[in-house]
Amino acid sequence: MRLLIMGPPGAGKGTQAVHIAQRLSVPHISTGDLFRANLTEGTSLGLEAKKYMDAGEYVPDSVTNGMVRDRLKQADAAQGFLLDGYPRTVAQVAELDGMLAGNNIDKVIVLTADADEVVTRLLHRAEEQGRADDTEEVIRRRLEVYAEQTAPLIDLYAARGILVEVGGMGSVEQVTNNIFAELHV
Ligand code: B4P
Repeated sequence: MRLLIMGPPGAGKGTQAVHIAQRLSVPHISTGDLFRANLTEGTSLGLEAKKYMDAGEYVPDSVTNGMVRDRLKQADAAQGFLLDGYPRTVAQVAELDGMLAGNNIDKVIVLTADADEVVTRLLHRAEEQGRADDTEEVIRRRLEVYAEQTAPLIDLYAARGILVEVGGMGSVEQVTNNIFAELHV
């Protein structure tokens, strides 16, 4: 299966993606995790991405698209994958379509959650993990960027008939169950 998971920051994408990928035996490919891994390794890509991530802005397509293209060429992604956090813009959708060359996405999972709840979750994560982009000011900016640049993808994928919208407000386990009930797998 070729799946995407989307949703505002803090809706639970990364959290749910781990469970979905494990159950379906597909690789979990998170652009946020790839950027953070590059940063930990001190690569030039990681250092470039950090400038944008710390401000709550999207990393430029010139950096992001090539990174995803390289990852999808790896053998483990040949039979399926769960992409988490990509595409995030209409231009990235077109790039991804090109990369897939007709092996289209089967389903796009969109997690929904209230703004107040996501801010609470991310501030809690800040206490536990100290991520530089989990300050209240940056979280609010990330929510704005999501509304401006990523929310339009919901209509785009709905028009393709592959959108699955799932409420992200219960416990992690409840949300996982809701996702599988909607995916019918
Ligand atoms: P991401 O790593 O994708 O960050 P995120 O939006 O915060 O989501 P994440 O998946 O980590 O968190 P989740 O909601 O699961 O991106 C980071 C940055 O990278 C972006 O801002 C951007 O700069 C850059 N970037 C990434 N992809 C890009 C692209 N394609 N183009 C350009 N730039 C890109 O979890 C949040 C918290 O909620 C966790 O602490 C979790 O424990 C908690 N939680 C989850 N579910 C819960 C539940 N049901 N109940 C209570 N808490 C819950």
